[in-house]
Amino acid sequence: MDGSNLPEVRSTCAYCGVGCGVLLRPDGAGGLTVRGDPDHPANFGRLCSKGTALGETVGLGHRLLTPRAFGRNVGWDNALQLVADRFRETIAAHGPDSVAFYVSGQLLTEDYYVANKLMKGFIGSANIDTNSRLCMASTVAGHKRAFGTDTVPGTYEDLDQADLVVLVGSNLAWCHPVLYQRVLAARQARGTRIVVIDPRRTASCDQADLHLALNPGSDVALFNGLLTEIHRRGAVDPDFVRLTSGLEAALETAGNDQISETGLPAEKLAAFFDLWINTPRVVTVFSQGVNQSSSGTDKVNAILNSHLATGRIGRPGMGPFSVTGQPNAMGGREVGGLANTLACHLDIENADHRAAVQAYWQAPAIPQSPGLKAVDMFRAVEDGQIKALWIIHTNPAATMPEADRVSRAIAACSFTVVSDLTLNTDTARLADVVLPAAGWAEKNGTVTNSDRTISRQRAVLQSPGQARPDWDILAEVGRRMGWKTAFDYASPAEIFREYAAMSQIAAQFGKDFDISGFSEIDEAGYAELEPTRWPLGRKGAGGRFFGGGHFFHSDRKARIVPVAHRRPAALPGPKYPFVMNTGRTRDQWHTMTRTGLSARLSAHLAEPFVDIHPQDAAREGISSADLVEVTSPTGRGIFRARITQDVRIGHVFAPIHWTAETAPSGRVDMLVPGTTDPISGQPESKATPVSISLMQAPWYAFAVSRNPLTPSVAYRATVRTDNGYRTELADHARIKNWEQTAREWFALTDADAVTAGDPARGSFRIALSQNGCLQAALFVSPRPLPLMRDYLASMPDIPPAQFLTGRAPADAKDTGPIICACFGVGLKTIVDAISCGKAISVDAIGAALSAGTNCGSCRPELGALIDRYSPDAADNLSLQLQGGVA
Ligand SMILES: Nc1nc2c(c(=O)[nH]1)N[C@H]1C(S)=C(S)[C@@H](COP(=O)(O)OP(=O)(O)OC[C@H]3O[C@@H](n4cnc5c(=O)[nH]c(N)nc54)[C@H](O)[C@@H]3O)O[C@H]1N2
Ligand SMILES: Nc1nc2c(c(=O)[nH]1)N[C@H]1C(S)=C(S)[C@@H](COP(=O)(O)OP(=O)(O)OC[C@H]3O[C@@H](n4cnc5c(=O)[nH]c(N)nc54)[C@H](O)[C@@H]3O)O[C@H]1N2
Ligand code: SF4
Ligand SMILES: [Mo]
Repeated sequence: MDGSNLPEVRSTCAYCGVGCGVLLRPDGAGGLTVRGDPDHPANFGRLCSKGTALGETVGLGHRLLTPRAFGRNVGWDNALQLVADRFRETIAAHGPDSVAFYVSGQLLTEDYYVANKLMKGFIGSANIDTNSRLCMASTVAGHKRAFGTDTVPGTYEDLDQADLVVLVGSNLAWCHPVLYQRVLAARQARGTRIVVIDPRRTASCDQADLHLALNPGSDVALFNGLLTEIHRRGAVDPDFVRLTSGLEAALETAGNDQISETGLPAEKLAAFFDLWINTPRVVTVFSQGVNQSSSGTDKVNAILNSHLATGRIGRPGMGPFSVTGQPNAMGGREVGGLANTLACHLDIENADHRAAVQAYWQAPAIPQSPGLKAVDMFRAVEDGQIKALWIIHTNPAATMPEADRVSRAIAACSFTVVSDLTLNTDTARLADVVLPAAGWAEKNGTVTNSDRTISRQRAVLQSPGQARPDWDILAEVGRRMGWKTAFDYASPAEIFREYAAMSQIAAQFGKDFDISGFSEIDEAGYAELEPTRWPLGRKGAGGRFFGGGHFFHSDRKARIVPVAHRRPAALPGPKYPFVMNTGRTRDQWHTMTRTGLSARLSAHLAEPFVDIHPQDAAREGISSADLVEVTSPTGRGIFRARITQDVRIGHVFAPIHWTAETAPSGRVDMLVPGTTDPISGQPESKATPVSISLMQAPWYAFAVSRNPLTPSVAYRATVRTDNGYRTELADHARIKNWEQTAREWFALTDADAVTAGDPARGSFRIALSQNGCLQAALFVSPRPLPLMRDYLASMPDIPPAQFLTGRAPADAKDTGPIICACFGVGLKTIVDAISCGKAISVDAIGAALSAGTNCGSCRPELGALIDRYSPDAADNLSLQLQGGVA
């Protein structure tokens, strides 16, 4: 069927909390075309590289099609009955707190609502926590302490209207690219200044007026310095401060902090204080550099304090702005997905709230106190307190701190259920029961983005096999556990209606979360639901909160909370002299189960890497493209070295995206300890003391293949290419017969082989073909290999002997690693254009090659290329970007 006549359907991007609107057109053959929705208030048509490539990630090759139990395919009836029976039996024998759900900020609001209702109201335990504990928990706690509610005061328009945007622990250019584009547009239109506060130089620094590379974890000291300076310079807003309490105490505590803890030079501090204090329209955007810290909640309050003291909150172009990570991180907070909250911003610790929620649900139970937070939840799994666990839409075996310990706990748990799209995840592989969930393009529901805008996600594709939406699976288990009417939902609209009506209770208690305007919404209304920012219909408020006070503590005042700087819980010492920071890369989403399906997204940074400062590298004898062992008290990993001044001396940075599926030794969370913020329970993911050392291996190899290559060796990293896979390998064990080994690894025992190299000197190359068609090739060397990797990965149709030279023939172009993922433009193509004078600005590169003209995410890298250009700089940079040798 030709899909070109199928209508476009409005939906929301599957990835980050910006919540961009997308227009999806099914191609009638299971695929999709995707473009930005020009009418969506989050993006007005823009998309980043990940959103643009959504259509490349809806393939079915990896999907789980039937429920599985104990390693066998079973029907839904058996699977659901098994889950319901085992949970019921466990609760009967050991009480409701012997079971737990670990869910996700990527669930739809309707999924989340049902999970929360089942656990808190019907099972009667609060042991439901979410990966938002690793993500937003410190912000939730900080907001509640300051405002009496977990509410983001501002809106995206504030970014358009600000004169100063301060990014604290946020790599907005890569992690919220469409918001970053909005900030750049404001810079163009009104000269908005940008300050980045981040120990590391990131792509977000590219356009920044000021980059403060502070000591890790010293944000409280910095913002206490700002508060002190605000007071000293008479910039406190006395009228607004009357709507708050605590300023005096906060000033006193702040005055005792040492600004030197930030490690920042006086002139940079002065420049920051001047800018901040003299620019009323300031938005302070913050993200994981703030939240993921053992002082995360205090960092949040330190930021909020400066905005409260100056009254710069809830007014156009002003305010603290926590940007959410996952597409429904905000919806999950609203619907009460955390172990210490109830739905609709109601509190588990408030007896009246509990009673009202229980009555509304007509529930048999309601927990009297908060449940276990993520890190403690998995410790309770480990020590056998939790005996039945259901993990939905998240991959904790890879992304929880102490990932190996968490994996062992999951494996040892008496009964584990995982709901996922695929069996091929670190977590699903450990489960007793795996349930096939319907994916993003296959299910209906709502999500709330960073500025409280609720948008519809709409199903445009059929679910494959027996896959079912998460809400449906949860509701069915609820019914089978004996609560037939409470979970008798026929559609997500019905769930949304019940939830919206519930928010009336919250309004009665004076809570801000009110979407009761939707309590009567019918199927047609739900089908057509337009993006809507709550609070609904609050006239003149512009959707902002707190511009005129009206906080949600009992006295209606905000709290300016006294907070004192604390260093990270573990500091570098003789055994672990470096601080390891972790975070995201531009084109991958978390554990790559979806973005990893796209060859062009995978071409940006194709290996787990560790960024090391040149001086540290020199001292440790590490060169670019070497493999490096990184060790912490909880584990040891292997990463490709990138030598760069983007990180400071004594610091290293590694991305979070690699798993046992793609690079078993490149999993950063093996190394991260389970230390948490005492208030929020959020782990300290960005400051792990580690040691680093050169990995000395007798051989290194690069492979291209039609099928994935997964030998068990010390180092392996595999990504997709257009024609198959590319893999980097290294090991400590010598291999005697390389040809035989290659044939076994590739499962090509009978293929035709062409070989080259000098095995005696450790160099060996083999191309394996069938029917004249190249199936696989392996390049082995005693040193990291200088090859044209991107050219080879395209598996060009050239004679095997020529292929084995590792170089493109003179007339074929090696485009180099992909810089512009939208148009697939490679590094070398761009550098060629710069070198021949065709392109001397980012816009000129766009005009010549289209690079950077769609989502704009690569524009910082294009700028860097122009700065660094020289004919052989291409190879150096390629090396740094790609970890390999060009
Ligand atoms: N491409 C891409 N985008 C994503 C995601 C993805 O996987 N890939 N995931 C989404 C999700 S769930 C989230 S939560 C967001 C996260 O978005 P961000 O928080 O922007 O991303 P991170 O890379 O985790 O961390 C941000 C920065 O914090 C810095 N940092 C580390 N320690 C400190 C410190 O002590 N103080 C300060 N001020 N900064 C510090 C790091 O160097 C890093 O650059 O991204 C979302 N968007
Ligand atoms: N060291 C370190 N660790 C970190 C972080 C860090 O910065 N540093 N960041 C933390 C943060 S902020 C976050 S948000 C987490 C993210 O970590 P995770 O949530 O664990 O990572 P994802 O890869 O997003 O996992 C989502 C899973 O859901 C599956 N899935 C996709 N669609 C569906 C669906 O519709 N239904 C169901 N049931 N499953 C589906 C995917 O295949 C995948 O296995 O990582 C955290 N871990
Ligand atoms: S910024 Fe990119 S990943 Fe985030 S919602 Fe928009 S298109 Fe999706
Ligand atoms: Mo996140």
